[in-house]
Amino acid sequence: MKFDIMTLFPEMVERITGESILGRAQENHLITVRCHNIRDYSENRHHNVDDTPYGGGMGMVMAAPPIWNCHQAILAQVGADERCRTVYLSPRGRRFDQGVAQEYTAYDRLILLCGHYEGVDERAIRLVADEELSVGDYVLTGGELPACIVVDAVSRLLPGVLSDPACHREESIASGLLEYPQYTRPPCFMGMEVPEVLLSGHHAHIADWRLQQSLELTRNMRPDLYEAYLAAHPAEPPRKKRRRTSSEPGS
Ligand code: 4GX
Repeated sequence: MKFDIMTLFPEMVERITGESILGRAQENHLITVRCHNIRDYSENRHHNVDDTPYGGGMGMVMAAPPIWNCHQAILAQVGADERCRTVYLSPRGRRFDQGVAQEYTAYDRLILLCGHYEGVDERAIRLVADEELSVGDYVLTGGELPACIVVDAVSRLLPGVLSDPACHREESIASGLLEYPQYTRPPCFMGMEVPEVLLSGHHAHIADWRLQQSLELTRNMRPDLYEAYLAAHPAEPPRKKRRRTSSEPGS
């Protein structure tokens, strides 16, 4: 999958997406992150990309022509067979979540437009964006961090980016539940013991304990997710207790 990032700060996006798992995914040609400096598409002789807002008011607005030119240049490189979507990162957009990340994995190309200053000329948004997307109800200084969030959340769903494909199913939000608590050595730290069941080696008990912890954590920390989970997983009939054979203790 290829990500085209339209930005005034390409180094910022390149630094973040060049590290760790996304960096390795790029080396392995599983994803491509290509930054396009909107300033390079300014036809202005001072390479200006912003201007004062019509009607007055504070700050500057990103002008439409460089954004349009930049987008046209990217589209010229998109194959006719490629599924492509352009997204403008903005607090007024549809809220990004795991479901949207999953949805975006269906595209071959994702073009992400990062705004700065007091925003982008509305005509540029109308002309280039298929959708506006928000990463949360707070105001950032620009769309670069949101774009990186989208690249990250989408990329880790692509085959081969994470080492174990099963990790998607098992964990957290993807299952509708929060992740159970994890522990590693030492077995006792600052007087706090690792739960005994995890040291037992009894895999069925461990799986039961983890599910119970996930359910409890989700109910306490994210009642909204818990309600959604219950609605999607109608109560299973209580499992029948296995009959113990006469050779086992307690029979
Ligand atoms: N989820 N920002 C967009 C520019 C801007 C300013 C004013 C419209 C009006 C954000 C978010 C976000 C900061 C990106 C402001 N656009 N993007 N930028 N939250 O806060 O996506």
